[in-house]
Amino acid sequence: MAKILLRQGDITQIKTDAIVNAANVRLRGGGGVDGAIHRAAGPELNEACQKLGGCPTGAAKTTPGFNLPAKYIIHTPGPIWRGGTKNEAKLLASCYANCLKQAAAHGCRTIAFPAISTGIYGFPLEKACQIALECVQKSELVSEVVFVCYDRRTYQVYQELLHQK
Ligand code: AR6
Repeated sequence: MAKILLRQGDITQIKTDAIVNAANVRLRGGGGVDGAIHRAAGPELNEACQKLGGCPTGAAKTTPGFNLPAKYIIHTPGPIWRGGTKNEAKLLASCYANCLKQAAAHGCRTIAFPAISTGIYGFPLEKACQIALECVQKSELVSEVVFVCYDRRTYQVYQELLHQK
């Protein structure tokens, strides 16, 4: 079972083996956490992303971390929330599962996740955090998972869910 940690702050500063990027399917740097990661990692990240040929929703692809303290960036496009009837929950779960697989395949023991899909993509926060926790709690693929919460509300939702367990 992976150890679960909660942090408030900016994921670009986190020194885990891998950090996860809430990307888009074209892997072209956008806004939100994606924009922050691209700015902090430097222009080489965009070049590396363009060689990957995009990434389907729910899948994950890895690049080096370039100027970041993390060794790797695992890019995963989360689902856009469309009311809950378009397989959004399953797709979000597969983002977490595939990121953990990518981390293990690259020899990473520690990984940090942002709250995928809960910003620009509009996934309801409580539901998204619940899915994230369920996916990582049963995993044996890494030893430590850090949920990096940019805003206070996300931190509180995770905290409440962790205390309920
Ligand atoms: N560190 C950690 N979390 C952050 C940071 C940061 N530096 N900045 C924002 N967040 P979002 P999405 C939080 O919108 O909903 C991009 O344009 C943010 O507060 O970044 O998956 C992509 O290219 C929220 O809790 O990602 C896609 O087009 C969480 O990260 C699209 O946005 C996710 O918010 C993806 O949308």
